[in-house]
Amino acid sequence: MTAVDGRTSSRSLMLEELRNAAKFLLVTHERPDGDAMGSLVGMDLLLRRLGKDVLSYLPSDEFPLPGEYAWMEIDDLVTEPPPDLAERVLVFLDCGNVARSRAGAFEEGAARVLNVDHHHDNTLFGTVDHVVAEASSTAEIVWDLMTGLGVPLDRRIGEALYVGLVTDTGRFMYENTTARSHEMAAAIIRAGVNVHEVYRRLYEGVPSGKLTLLARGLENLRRYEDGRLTLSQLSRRDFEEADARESFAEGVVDHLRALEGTAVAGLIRELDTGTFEVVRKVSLRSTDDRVDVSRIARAMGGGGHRRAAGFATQLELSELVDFLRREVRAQL
Ligand SMILES: [Mn+2]
Repeated sequence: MTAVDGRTSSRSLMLEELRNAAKFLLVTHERPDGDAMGSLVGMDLLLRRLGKDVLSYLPSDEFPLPGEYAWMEIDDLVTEPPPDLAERVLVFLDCGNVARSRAGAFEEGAARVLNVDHHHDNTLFGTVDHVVAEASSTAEIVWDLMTGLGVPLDRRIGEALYVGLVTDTGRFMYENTTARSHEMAAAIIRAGVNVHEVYRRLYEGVPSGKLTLLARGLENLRRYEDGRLTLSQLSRRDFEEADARESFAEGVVDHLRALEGTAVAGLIRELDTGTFEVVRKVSLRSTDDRVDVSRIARAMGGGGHRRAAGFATQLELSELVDFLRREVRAQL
C-alpha cells in the first residue's frame, strides 16, 4: 500500500513506531462510527498481544455508545487524559484532522503522535502519518499493520476489525470495496469469527425509533437540479417525536443516495446542542465520480472522502440548501 502523500515508507515507519514504543494512548474521532470503534479496539488488542501498555480514550459524553457498538469491549478504557500522558505515544485512528477528536487537545502533552487513517484529505498532523487513501477503512490498515507486526489474527481482533470493514464498505457495497477488503473478510472468517453474528449485532435488533426516524427522513425528501441532488432534513422535533437518538440518523443518507437519478445525496440534521443555538450536521454522498463531496465539505470546514463527507454549520436551512445546490451545480 502507498500512502496518500506518495511516501511508500510510511508503513515501515509506522511499524517501527509501534514496535519501539511501550506505552500508548489510542483515540478516535467524535461520535465514533463502526470504523472508529473497530480500528480502536483492534489496535488496542493487537498492541496488547505484543505486551504493550495500552489505554484507549473515549470521552464520557460518548456514552452510552450507539447500540450497534455497545457490545464491543475495551479493556482499559479512560474517559480523561491519563496522568502519564507525557510518556505515552498518542495514536489517532480514523481521524482526518485533529479537530475531529476531543483528544486533539492532548497532542501537545504526548510523547509522540501517530496518525493511522484512510481519509484522502487527512491533514497529516502526526509525528508519523500513515494515511492510505485507497484502504476501504482504517480497520483494513490496522489489519495490514497487524500482519507487519507478526501478530496472528484471533477471534476478538477479527470481530473488531470486521466491524470497521463491514460498516465503512456499506456491507461491501460501496466503491471503496476491493479484492483486498474481501481477502480481509476471508481471513477474519478463517480466524473463527462468526461474521453473521457480528452482522446481526450491527444491523438487526433495530430500535423502533430508528425506523420511525428513517420514515421521517424519507417523508422530508426533496429533489433539486433535475433530481440530481436529493436532500432531506431531520429537525429536533423529528428526533423527539420518533424518540430517536442522534446516532439513529446513521444510514438514512444511503436511502437518499439509492434514489434513481441521484448524483449527490445529503442528509441535514439538527444537532442536539443543549442550547438555543442551531447547528446542523450535513452528511453527503455521491453516486459516482462526477462530484467530489469532500470538496463541498471542506469549503465548510468539514472533510471526508470523495464519495462520503460531512460538515457542521450554523447556516439557516434555506441558505444551506442554496449553498449545496450551487456547489453541486458547479461540479456537475
Ligand atoms: Mn473510516
